[in-house]
Amino acid sequence: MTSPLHRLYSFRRCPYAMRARLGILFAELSVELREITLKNKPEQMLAISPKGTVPVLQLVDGTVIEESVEIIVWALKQKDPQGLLDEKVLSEANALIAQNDNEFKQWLDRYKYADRHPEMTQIEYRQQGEVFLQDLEALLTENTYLLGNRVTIADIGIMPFVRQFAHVDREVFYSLPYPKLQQWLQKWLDHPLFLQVMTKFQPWQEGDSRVVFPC
Ligand SMILES: N[C@@H](CCC(=O)N[C@@H](CS)C(=O)NCC(=O)O)C(=O)O
Repeated sequence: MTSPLHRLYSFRRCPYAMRARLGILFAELSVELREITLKNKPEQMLAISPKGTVPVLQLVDGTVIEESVEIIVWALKQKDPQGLLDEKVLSEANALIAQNDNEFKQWLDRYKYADRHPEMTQIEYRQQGEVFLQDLEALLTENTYLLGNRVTIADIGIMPFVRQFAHVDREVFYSLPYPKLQQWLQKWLDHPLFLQVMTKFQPWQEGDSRVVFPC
């Protein structure tokens, strides 16, 4: 008999879901993964989390965690062999993630979909986003990772968003004066756990056999 697993509703390309999956991998956990499509969310997911965003983690005891940062923290509280939840930098990490989520993400969306936001040009949106990138570059000039010489939740919480920014126009991103950030991103893109995070799964359907992540 298969033992029950915590269940993660996820969407491969969503940066919030990416960071939750990274948290699960850094915590060396296994979950049942249900890949969704945003246009056709499973009713089982909406029943436990009506706000309809991914990621959503449903624990075996029925508890539902529906914010990506909370999923990361929950996972790393189970097991944190690499010390990502380092107490010394936790409040700084949370502040940086909040800056990412509350400020940078908005400029990123406008930069990515500039045609939907004609109030400013795409270049102006990019420059607004670069204010955060400059902060990250300054941090990475001091250390290998954002908050020191070890990975913390700030790195895994922010990396998927910087990746998305870079992918709007890779040529432009790599021509910007942020060499440390570019190296940091490249290191993440090549990281074995990130490669695992980007494994492709077919969207889940009722009756499918269980998909375990990581496989
Ligand atoms: N604050 C949430 C945000 C999650 C979020 O916005 N996810 C997007 C996908 S990247 C989503 O599910 N959007 C719902 C939709 O587009 O219908 C978290 O951190 O988990």
